[in-house]
Amino acid sequence: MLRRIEEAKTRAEDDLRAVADLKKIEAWRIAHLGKKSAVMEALRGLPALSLEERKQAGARANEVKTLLEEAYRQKLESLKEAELAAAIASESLDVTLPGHPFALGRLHPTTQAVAEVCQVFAAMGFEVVEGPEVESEYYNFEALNIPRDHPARDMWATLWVDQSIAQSDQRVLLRTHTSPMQIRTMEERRPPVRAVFPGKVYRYEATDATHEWMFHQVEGLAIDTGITMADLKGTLYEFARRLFGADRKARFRCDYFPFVEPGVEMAIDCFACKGAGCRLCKGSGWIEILGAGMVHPEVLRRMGCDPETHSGFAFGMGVERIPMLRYGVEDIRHFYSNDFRFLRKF
Ligand code: FA5
Repeated sequence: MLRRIEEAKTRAEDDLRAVADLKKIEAWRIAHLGKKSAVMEALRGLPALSLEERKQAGARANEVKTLLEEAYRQKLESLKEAELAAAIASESLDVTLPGHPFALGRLHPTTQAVAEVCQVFAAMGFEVVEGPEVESEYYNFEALNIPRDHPARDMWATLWVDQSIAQSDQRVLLRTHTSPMQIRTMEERRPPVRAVFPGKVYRYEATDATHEWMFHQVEGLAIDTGITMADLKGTLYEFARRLFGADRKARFRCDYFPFVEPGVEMAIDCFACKGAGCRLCKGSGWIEILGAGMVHPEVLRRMGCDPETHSGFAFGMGVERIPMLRYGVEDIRHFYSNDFRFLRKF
């Protein structure tokens, strides 16, 4: 019996030396320390021995069992340590390597221009107010002195909203300009009022280098007693000086809008040809950026103001034309064609 116990010990120790991973050590434990192992069988065979043999064999079998259990524990620990070290080595992170660059987003050039225009006017004491892009016929046309069938409606090729989804008795449209905000604002405020209204506008229009079907406007309105054309020109010259610099030229010419009297347009000298005349400015040397004028007495009345005591000016500018003039963008359609090579420049 003692010989069998020693043989079992030697075999178990040899096998343990050959074990190289955690899966195999479990098989070793079952084979050499499990119920059917040689040591356990020797222990089970003890009752059949004589008293003297039983004492010796029992003591040795227990000793061997304890030795093998300790050897198993040590091997298990060293295998676990080796596995952890291997995992750490294979997953190691070199913190000195350069990181992956994160592409930073930025504001769209039009968003930047809207913000800049609003800042210039805010610094001159104008508040900034926003309004709806889906508008009623009343605010977009009628309240602005453009009744149905008035020929001036042709100035704004209109995108109408299908009446079946409009949920309104009024005819509904995508606003063709930001001027409806003049009326909406005066319904809620009393003079003196100075406000600018930025936002998107839509026109059913063939596009070209300076015309888009969706673009942005910033409308402006000042109503008080004693406001004159000189206030309008002074405000807009100051705006042009702050945005384009003192060396750029600005020009006013007469224009017609049913909601102002008199009406003007303001243009800045063309960046491409410096005023000589080119394809972009259609040979004129100037690029129109806004329409403006003194608020028409009829519109003042709609606003609840007496034209005898109150007066005011209004203007509406095309925002995309501002970065075009400042950075030499030759086609307005670049702004909304989503070409990152263009958008990243701003
Ligand atoms: C108007 O929209 C008037 N509501 C402006 C106004 C307001 C006049 C207050 C008087 C008092 P107009 O259609 O001209 O006017 O447009 C104003 C500006 O928007 C133009 O000067 C131009 O800079 C810009 N603009 C007009 N059409 C387009 C277009 N299709 N694409 C890009 N910009 C345009």
